[in-house]
Amino acid sequence: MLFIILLLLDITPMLPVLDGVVMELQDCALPLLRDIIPTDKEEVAFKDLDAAILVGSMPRKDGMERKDLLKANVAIFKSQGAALEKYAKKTVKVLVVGNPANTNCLIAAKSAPSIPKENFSCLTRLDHNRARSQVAMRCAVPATHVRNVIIWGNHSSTQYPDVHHCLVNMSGSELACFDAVKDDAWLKGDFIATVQQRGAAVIKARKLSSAMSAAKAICDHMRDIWTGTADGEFISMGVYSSGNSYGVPDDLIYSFPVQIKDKTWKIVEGLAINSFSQTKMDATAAELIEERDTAVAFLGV
Ligand SMILES: NC(=O)c1ccc[n+]([C@@H]2O[C@H](COP(=O)([O-])OP(=O)(O)OC[C@H]3O[C@@H](n4cnc5c(N)ncnc54)[C@H](O)[C@@H]3O)[C@@H](O)[C@H]2O)c1
Ligand SMILES: *[C@@H]1O[C@H](CO)[C@@H](O)[C@H](O)[C@H]1NC(C)=O
Ligand SMILES: *[C@@H]1O[C@H](CO)[C@@H](O)[C@H](O)[C@H]1NC(C)=O
Ligand SMILES: CC(=O)N[C@H]1CO[C@H](CO)[C@@H](O)[C@@H]1O
Repeated sequence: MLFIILLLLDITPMLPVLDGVVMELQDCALPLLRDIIPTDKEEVAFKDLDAAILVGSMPRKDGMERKDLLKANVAIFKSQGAALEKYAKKTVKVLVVGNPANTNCLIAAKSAPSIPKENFSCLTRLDHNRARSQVAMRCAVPATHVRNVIIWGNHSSTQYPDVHHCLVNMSGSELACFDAVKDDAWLKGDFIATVQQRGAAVIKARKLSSAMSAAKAICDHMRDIWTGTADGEFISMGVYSSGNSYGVPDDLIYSFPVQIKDKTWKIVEGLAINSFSQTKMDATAAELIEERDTAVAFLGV
């Protein structure tokens, strides 16, 4: 029987706020939720975990240098990685959401050497869902009729939302996305820019970052790890690159198309990549390499 006990970690000054979150969760009358434990102690929050969702990171404050922000996040994810190493089950599945999600995920994985790197992933499912939905709206079909969009790379404006392998079910049969949309200029231009900049657009409109859509994407991501992906369908997640797929260098957390079975993901290999795609995939990798090297230098200090 699958059920959920939530351990909620926040910093001490936020504990009264966390009590409000606990009340809201109770009020959802969720069928699988058995218990909720709010805490400000890592040894409580990370004890015997099966799944960890790392959301808390340092937000950018006015006037803060990018380097200082990265340094603060390295400290947080080093500490949480070490806590996973010390207290969690070795089979724990770790999903990093807090930005910069890819690099934070890499730092957490490096700080938990006895947990397999494959058990760490970062969230690009929100970008994946955004891409899927943009195509669906354009074709006037439900989002469930669009499959196999891909998000490559960093969860940032250099990510590459790729529809070259995407299929759209329109009027009873599945078409290649380019044939369904019939507007290559849009797919190679505004579509990509809209998905890349969607996070900023939501913040501009709401004055707050994506909350509901991010929560939905987190649920999609964890559910797929637990129950697997549907036959013939792939999803996007940031996973550890061992240097063997699509020319992406090793030792990066990079978003790839994956399929999941028996709680194990595999990168979908052998997809044809044209030069338009390859250039964009390389650019987002270059960004991640630079960020990794700066972050890893902070790990030692
Ligand atoms: N990858 C994605 O698709 C995606 C989507 C949405 C948000 N995000 C990122 O997720 C993060 C959280 O977003 P949010 O809107 O929920 O922010 P938020 O500020 O509402 O929540 C963050 C929480 O983390 C807590 N926190 C800070 N440092 C902590 C620490 N060391 N230990 C434990 N808790 C700590 C804060 O007190 C706060 O309650 C941000 O970095 C955001 O950019 C990523
Ligand atoms: C990678 O993406 C994250 C999340 O948006 C962002 O904070 C970070 O700056 C990006 N990395 C680089 C080197 O631009
Ligand atoms: C496409 O959608 C129709 C319903 O509109 C459904 O009957 C059919 O099975 C779908 N085809 C595929 C390949 O998913
Ligand atoms: C998602 C994933 O790759 N999970 C792996 C985590 O590590 C265990 C071994 O400890 C593997 O069995 C899982 O497949």
